[in-house]
Amino acid sequence: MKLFETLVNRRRFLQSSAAVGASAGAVTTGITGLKGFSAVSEARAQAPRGETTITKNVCAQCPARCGIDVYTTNGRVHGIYGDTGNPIANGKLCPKGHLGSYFLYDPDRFKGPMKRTNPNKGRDEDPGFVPISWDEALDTVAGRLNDLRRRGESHRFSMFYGRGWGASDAGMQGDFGKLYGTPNAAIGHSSMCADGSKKAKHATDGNKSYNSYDYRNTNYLLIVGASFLEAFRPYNNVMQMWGEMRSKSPKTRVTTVDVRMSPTMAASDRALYIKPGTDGAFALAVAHIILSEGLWDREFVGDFRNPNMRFIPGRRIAAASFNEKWVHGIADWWNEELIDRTPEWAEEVTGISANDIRKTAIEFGSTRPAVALFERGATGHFNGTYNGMAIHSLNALVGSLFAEGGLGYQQGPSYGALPADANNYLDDYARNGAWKEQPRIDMKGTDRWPMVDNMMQEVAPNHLAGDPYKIDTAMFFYTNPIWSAPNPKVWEEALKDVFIIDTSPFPGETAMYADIVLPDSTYLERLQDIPTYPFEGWPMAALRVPAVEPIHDTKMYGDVIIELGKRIEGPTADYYHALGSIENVVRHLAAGFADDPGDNGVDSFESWKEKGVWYKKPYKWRQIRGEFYEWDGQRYSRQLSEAEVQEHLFKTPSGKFEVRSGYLEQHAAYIEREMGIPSERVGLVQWVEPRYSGGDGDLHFITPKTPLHAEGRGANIPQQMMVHQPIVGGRNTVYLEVHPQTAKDRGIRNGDRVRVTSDIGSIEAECRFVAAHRPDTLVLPFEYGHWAQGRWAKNRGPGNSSEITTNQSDPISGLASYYTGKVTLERA
Ligand SMILES: Nc1nc2c(c(=O)[nH]1)N[C@H]1C(S)=C(S)[C@@H](COP(=O)(O)OP(=O)(O)OC[C@H]3O[C@@H](n4cnc5c(=O)[nH]c(N)nc54)[C@H](O)[C@@H]3O)O[C@H]1N2
Ligand SMILES: Nc1nc2c(c(=O)[nH]1)N[C@H]1C(S)=C(S)[C@@H](COP(=O)(O)OP(=O)(O)OC[C@H]3O[C@@H](n4cnc5c(=O)[nH]c(N)nc54)[C@H](O)[C@@H]3O)O[C@H]1N2
Ligand code: SF4
Ligand SMILES: [Mo]
Repeated sequence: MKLFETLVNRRRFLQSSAAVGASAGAVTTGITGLKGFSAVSEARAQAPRGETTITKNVCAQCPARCGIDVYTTNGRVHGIYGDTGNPIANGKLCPKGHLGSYFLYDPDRFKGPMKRTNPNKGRDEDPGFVPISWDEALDTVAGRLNDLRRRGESHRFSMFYGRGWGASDAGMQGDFGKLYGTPNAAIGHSSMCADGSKKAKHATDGNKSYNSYDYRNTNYLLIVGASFLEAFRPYNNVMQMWGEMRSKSPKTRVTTVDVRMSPTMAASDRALYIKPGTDGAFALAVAHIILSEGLWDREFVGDFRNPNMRFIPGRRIAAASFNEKWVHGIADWWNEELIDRTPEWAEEVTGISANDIRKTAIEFGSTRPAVALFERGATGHFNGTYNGMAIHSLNALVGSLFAEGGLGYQQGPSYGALPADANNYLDDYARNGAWKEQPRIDMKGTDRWPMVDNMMQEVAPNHLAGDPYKIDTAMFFYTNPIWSAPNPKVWEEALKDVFIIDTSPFPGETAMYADIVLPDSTYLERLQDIPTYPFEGWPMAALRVPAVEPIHDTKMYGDVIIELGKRIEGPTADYYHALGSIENVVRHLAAGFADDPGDNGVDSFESWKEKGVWYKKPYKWRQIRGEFYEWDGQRYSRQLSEAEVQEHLFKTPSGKFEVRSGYLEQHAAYIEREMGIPSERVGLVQWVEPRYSGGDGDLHFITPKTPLHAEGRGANIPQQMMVHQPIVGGRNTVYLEVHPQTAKDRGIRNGDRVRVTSDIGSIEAECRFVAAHRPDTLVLPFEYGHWAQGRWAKNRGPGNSSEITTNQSDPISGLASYYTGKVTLERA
C-alpha cells in the first residue's frame, strides 16, 4: 500500500515537473521545480501541489497604491509581497499589504447580486436579501433610471464614490452623469477626507492637489498636523523615505507639531505640542522670524531694492521698496499681517513657547532644502484653509517649490484615448434637459458652497429637508457615509426613503440599506489601471491584473457601469457599446505607451501586464536658484518663460506663489459673510480663530489613523484589529487614549469603561492612560464602531467616533472639521 502511494506520487511529480518545464515565462514556477531534490526525496515528495503564478496587482487598502506580487497556487491566493519593480513599494509593504487575501476570502462577502425584500430600513432591520441574476439586477436599476429620465427627473439620481482609481471605475461616473442627465454623478468623499490641504495649495500656488516630495534630498522636514509614520501618503513609501532621510549625511532634521505623542513626534528631533486648531498662528510666527531675521530665499522670493533694508517687527515697509520675484504680495503680507505675529504672540495662541518657535524658525530658515508639510491635523478645522496656506507659504519663503529636495505636483501618465468620446453621444435631453437647471444635491458651486469640490456630508441633511430637492435613487461606490460621515445618524434617517444601490463586495452599513446590491469584485480579482497618486512627481501608472477569476458571481464596478449604460435609452447605450468593456478601455489607455515607452521598457498592454507598472523619470520641471527649467532628456536646460511657469507650475492669477491670494479675493463677499473677515483682507495668508464644535465640552477629541487602519475597510480583519494600537495594548478593543491626570480628575482608572459626549451624542470606550498626550486632548483611532460590515467588525467596541462628530465644515475647502470637536469625559 505504501509502495503504491509512493509510485503514484512519483509519477504525478514527474508529470508536473514536465509541465513546469514546458510552460515558458518567468512568472510561472512549479513548486516542484526546486533544485536539490535527490532521487530519494523525489520519491518521498507528496502529491504535486500545482503551479504557482505571480500576478502584478496594486494594494487597495489605502491610497498609497503600492505595487504587489500576488502568489496563487492551484487557484488560491496565498501570498502577497511588495513588487520589487514598483517604485512606491520597492519590494516592501506596510503591515496591511500582506493581508489582502483576507478581503478576497472574507466569508461575509456577497456571493452575487441581491434584492431587498424587507421594505423597512434601519439598524435593526434585516434587509431580507435574496439572490437575483445580474440581468434582473441591471434591468431593475436601468428601468428606474429610464423612468426618472422620461419624467424629466433624472437629476434625482446620484452617484457617490470614495476610493477610486480613475478611468476604469470612479472616473466613469462623470460621463455617465453627462449622458444620462444628472448633476449628481461623481459626488466624491473628498470633503470628508483631506480637501483642506488641496485648497490651501490651490489658493496659494494654483494647484488643486496634494504635493509630490523629493525627500531624498531634503535636509529639514517640518511636519505640522500630519501623521507621517502612520498615515499620510504614500504611506509605505514615506516610511522608506524616513529611513533614507534619517540615515543619510547630512541627516534630515525633523520637527513635528502635533496634539498627541504620535510615533512621528516620538521619532523626531523636536516635538512641539500645539493647542488644537492653532497651527496657522505657529506658521505665521515662523514666517515672521524668517523675514525679520533675513533668512528668506532671495533668488526665489525677491529682495529689497536697497540691500540695506530689512523687515523690522512693528515697522511697515513701502510696497515699492521690495522687488518681488516669484512670491506675490510680500509687502502687504508683512504690513497687514506678519508685522506683529511674533513668537511671543504665537505662544499665547498656540501654547508652544516663543523660544521653541524661534529656534524652529531659524533652523527651518537656514537649512536648505527644507520642506513644510501638513495634513488633516492642521486643516480639519473651520480655519483649515488659512492654517494650511500659512504652513505652505513657508515652502515659498525658503524657495522649495519645484526645487531639488523640495516639493512639486504629480504628473499624469501618457495614456491613449478612450475607445469613444462621450461628447459625441449626447442627445437633446443630455444637452438641454431640465436637469441642467438643477443644483447639485450637496449645493456645490451654489452660493451656499461656492468654493468646494464636493460636499458629501451635506447630502443627507439636504435630502431630509428637501432642499434643494429629494433624491430618488442613489448608487454608492467604495464609500459608506452612513457610517463615516460626521453625524451619521442623519444619514440613517435620510436614506430610509431613497432607493439605494450599493456596489460593495462586503455587507457594510450602506449595503444594509440597499434595495439592490451589485457586488464589485475585490481588488485581487479586478483588471484596472491605477494612475499614481502624488508621489515623486514623475508620471507613473500601475496595472491591477486579476490574480484569480472572480470567486463569486461579482462584476467589477466599471463593467457594471458599462452594462448599465447599455440599458439606458437613447445614444447613451451606443456609447457604452463603443466602450465595450473595462479590458477594452485599459487596452486603449495602454496604447499611449507605444509612443512613450516607460523607463522599464513598458510600451504595450502586454508588457504593462508583465511588469505591472509604467513610469518615466525624471520630473519634467525644476526650479534652480529662482529660475525654472524643463528637462530636455539630458539636463534641465530650457528656461521657462513667465507665461509657461503660469501655465504649468504657478496656476494663479499672478503666475506667482500668492501670499495675497487672488483666488480667495474672487470670493471675498462669501468669505466675509461666512468667516467674518473684512473683504479687503480675505486674500492675505492670515490668522483666523478656530471655531470649535461639539458644544461646551472641556476636552478636544481627535481620531487619527494608525498603520493598521484601512480607512473604514479593515474592520472585518481580526488580525488588523488585534495590533491596531501596539503601544497601548490592543487585542480586545480599540482604546480611548487619555492623559492620566485628565482621567484622575474625573475619577477614572486605567481600563475603566468611559463615556465621551458631544452635543450630538455619546459613545462608550475603554480608557488607556497615555501620559505623553496633551491633557486636554482625547485620542480614539478611527475605524471602529461598525453596526455592520461583517462578523468581526459588527457591534465591536468602541463606539463610532463619527457619532460624536458635529457636521461643521471649513467654508472655503468644505472639509468636515473632524479635529475640532469638544467633548466631555466620564465613567460609564
Ligand atoms: N495607515 C494608513 N495611512 C493612510 C490611510 C489609511 O487608511 N491608513 N488613509 C489615507 C487617507 S484617506 C488620508 S486622508 C491620509 C490622512 O493623513 P494624515 O492627515 O497625516 O492622517 P491623520 O491620521 O488624519 O493625522 C493627522 C495628525 O494630526 C494630528 N492632529 C489633530 N488635530 C491637530 C491639530 O489641531 N494640530 C496639529 N498640529 N495636529 C493635529 C493628529 O494627532 C494626527 O497625528 O492618510 C492616508 N494614509
Ligand atoms: N469620525 C471620523 N470620521 C472620518 C474620519 C475621521 O478621522 N474621523 N476620516 C475620514 C476620511 S480621511 C476618509 S478618507 C473617510 C473614508 O470613509 P468612506 O469614504 O466611507 O470610505 P470607507 O470607510 O473606506 O468605506 C468604503 C466602503 O467601501 C466598501 N468597499 C470595500 N472594498 C471595496 C471594493 O473592493 N469595492 C467596492 N465597490 N467597495 C468596497 C466598504 O464595504 C465600505 O462600505 O472617512 C472619513 N471619516
Ligand atoms: S501603504 Fe500599505 S495599505 Fe497602503 S497601499 Fe501600500 S501596502 Fe497597501
Ligand atoms: Mo481620507
